[in-house]
Amino acid sequence: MSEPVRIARVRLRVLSLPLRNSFRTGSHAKDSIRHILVELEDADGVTGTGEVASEAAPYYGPETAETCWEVLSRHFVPVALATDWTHPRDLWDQLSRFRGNHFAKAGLDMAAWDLYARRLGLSLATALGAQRDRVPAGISIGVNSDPAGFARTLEAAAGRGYRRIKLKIGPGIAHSVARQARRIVPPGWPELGADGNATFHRDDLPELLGLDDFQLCMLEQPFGADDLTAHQQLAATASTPVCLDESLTTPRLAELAISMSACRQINIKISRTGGLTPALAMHDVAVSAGVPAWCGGMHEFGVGRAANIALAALPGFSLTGDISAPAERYDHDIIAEPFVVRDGYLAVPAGPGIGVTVDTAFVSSRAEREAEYTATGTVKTTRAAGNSSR
Ligand code: OSB
Ligand code: MG
Repeated sequence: MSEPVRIARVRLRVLSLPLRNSFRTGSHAKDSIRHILVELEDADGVTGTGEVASEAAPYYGPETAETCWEVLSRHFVPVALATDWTHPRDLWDQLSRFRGNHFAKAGLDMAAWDLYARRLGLSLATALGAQRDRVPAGISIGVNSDPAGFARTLEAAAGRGYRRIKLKIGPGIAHSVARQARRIVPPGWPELGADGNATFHRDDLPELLGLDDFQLCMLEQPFGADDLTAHQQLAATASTPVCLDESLTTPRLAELAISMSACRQINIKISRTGGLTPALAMHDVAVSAGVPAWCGGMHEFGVGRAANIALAALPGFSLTGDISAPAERYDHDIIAEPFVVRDGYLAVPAGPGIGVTVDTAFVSSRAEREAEYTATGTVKTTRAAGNSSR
């Protein structure tokens, strides 16, 4: 694309969707998911949509929907409206003057990639350099203190063809969770993995090493985000492959963790890294180091899921990631074309951009707050009547 793009209009909408079942990790529980949709429109009327997939409270990372709204509207949107760019990376470079706030950056960057691919008439996957037409489906399962309910969830996931099931674990419950799961899913297929979500301490090393008995395909981020050393120690002794999530906020940190042998595989998330642009760079780090990667998620609605699937179609994603159909979590998604798991795979959308259509009527009906920004400074903010949440 030679013609530079200039964004003429930006729309932000924040909306919550109730989860079909409450989701508990080693650190917290949630009943609904609140994400921001970022819509960019260029001078030719071409649009792109991205999703800010931060959590409601700063458990996973420091950002929330409120911090993202604030940083987007006050800092990032004005830059987006003032920058001419030919490739999404040019816009990301402008945003990189601002530190951190990766989830907020990711929503904007994803929208820029969608718009960029649509202008070229390419699918997002193709624009990213991907060639696969389907990706293996995997599902992440929350902590469930009711053994019968846990068993039913696992059986259902295996029955729907998921190729990998990820269990949430925490200190003190890791072995009982793995043991219960192994009774239902014997070693083989689907694969079983475990995610500690940074809730373990260095003293818990014996409990983590004991997980080797369960033949898990990976053990994800048991220790704190900054504790590469503890992961290095674990990886040196455990037979279960150690994977990093929360620690890998930038491609350079992935390089460092790999050079320290702190992990044998990496989880790449669009939100955590700050967008498709840095996620692509982290993918390239993994490929050049020969470390297998998989695509992680943040319970995205259909827009974010479509971007995850496009990214996961790249060759470095050689492992099954956390890519499940949004219908697993939500009764009503925000896109018109539902994703379905077929024979353990999800099809990579082939249409222009993210390849899905936002159900704007549904989104508007659910929006708690909407704002519109233009280069001339017009700002329209509306808040759903009778809605007290910010
Ligand atoms: O640690 O991978 C994680 C969801 C929210 C926050 C953190 C994580 C997760 C998941 C779910 O495990 C992955 C998904 O289905 O999107
Ligand atoms: Mg994780």
